Amino acid sequence: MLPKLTPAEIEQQLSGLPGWTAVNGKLHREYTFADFVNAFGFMAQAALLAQAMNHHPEWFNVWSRVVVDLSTHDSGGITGLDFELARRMEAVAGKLQ
Ligand code: H2B
Repeated sequence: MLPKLTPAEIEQQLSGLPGWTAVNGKLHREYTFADFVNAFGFMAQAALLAQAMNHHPEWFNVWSRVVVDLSTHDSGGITGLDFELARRMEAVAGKLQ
């Protein structure tokens, strides 16, 4: 099982991920896209990344907005895998925004 990151490690890694925060033990980000097609396009691409990593987001969508929370359920907190998925989501979102 992957180790939970410490609060200090989380803060340090968050400094390289603008827009992301740690909320209730999860990495949190809210994206706003141009419209629903772009929001869902992001989710479709991110879903394939998540499946390839076997690491899945909690997320919520209304029209152009996607709210993402990442944690590692097996470890009971935030791990390096959550940061890796967050970075990959940023790359996908950057192409759609
Ligand atoms: N996703 C996330 N976010 N955390 C996990 O601990 C996790 C997962 N575990 N996706 C995986 C699936 C596990 O439950 C399965 C059995 O591989």
